[in-house]
Amino acid sequence: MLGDKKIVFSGVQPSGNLTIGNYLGAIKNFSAFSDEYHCFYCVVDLHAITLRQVPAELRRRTYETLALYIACGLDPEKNTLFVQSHVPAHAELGWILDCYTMFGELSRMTQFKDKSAKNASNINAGLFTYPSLMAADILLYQTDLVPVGIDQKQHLELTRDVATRFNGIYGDVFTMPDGYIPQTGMKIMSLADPTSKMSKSDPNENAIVYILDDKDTVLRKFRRAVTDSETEVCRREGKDGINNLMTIYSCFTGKTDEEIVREFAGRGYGDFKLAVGEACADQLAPVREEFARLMADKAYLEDIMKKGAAEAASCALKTMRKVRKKIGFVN
Ligand code: ATP
Ligand code: LTN
Repeated sequence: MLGDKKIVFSGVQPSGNLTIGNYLGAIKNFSAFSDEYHCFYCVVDLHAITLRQVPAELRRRTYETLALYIACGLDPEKNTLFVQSHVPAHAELGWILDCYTMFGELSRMTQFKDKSAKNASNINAGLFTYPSLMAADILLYQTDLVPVGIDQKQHLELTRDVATRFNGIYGDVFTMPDGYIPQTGMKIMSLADPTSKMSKSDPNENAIVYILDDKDTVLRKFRRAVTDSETEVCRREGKDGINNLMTIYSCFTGKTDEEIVREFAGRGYGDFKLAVGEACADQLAPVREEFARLMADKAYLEDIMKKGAAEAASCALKTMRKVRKKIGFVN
């Protein structure tokens, strides 16, 4: 705990343009914790290099991800916003935890299996040990709560296993973190293939709605969303496309499934898709405007990065002192 507040930590990779999956599954929920918890929200650039990145793009996206955090409502005065590589303790604890994470555990990670299947020419050691670095991110800050989409559940369980193993050997070093996975929006699906996750690394642009897409683009993408050959807007097994659109609409409007079914009774999918597109575009319009304003002020973003890194480093240092001592490193 920092002061008397519990700790929240989460991270987003600057590895592509952020999607409404990232927004609804993670970032939109972050600001709800700002008053009650001390929150650390990190741009995890060390994670991003597990896949090959173009240096200039990685740099630009690091600024953009930070700007999006703020544009999505995270006040830099109330949250610690920072870039992972600015706090070397992440890499240091990541290495240490590699030595307490088993080969078999890492081999079972579905994200590793998926990403190595998609990137057969670059199955590097970092891609494999990625979850130990994620465990380090979380455990460094004695985190209580980690808001993420459901795809990260397995990594969180591994984090808890590694913390339990380490604490079992050395006494209580790390706080045991819990995940916070939203009930609605935990897994937004692709608009082109609603049986797979909407992923910012999907090469099919029509599958993804980006947070920064303009209104016309948002409306066009929803208009083209894959549905089914029926006409009834309702949630049912086998209606993956409509189920996904109902989830998205519910996240943006707060409406329940029953309310949505009533609203679109007797109307076709065309009307429904238009309404989903409008709700999405309207809610994201202020985010887009604030993002543009922030990106025009790099000096401001750099100030935030610097202040955030200093705050994070001072908290991380406390954990690192304890870890080094327990392991037996000479001071
Ligand atoms: P990729 O899809 O390229 O693997 P990613 O978007 O999953 O990348 P991150 O940028 O690190 O990877 O994800 C940031 C947060 O967004 C995580 O908490 C993750 O669970 C969440 N998230 C990502 N995609 C979705 C989605 N489709 N639905 C809900 N949450 C998501
Ligand atoms: N692994 C996550 C990103 C991530 C993260 C974290 C999330 C890295 N470190 C710490 C929460 C807490 C992903 O791929 N979506």
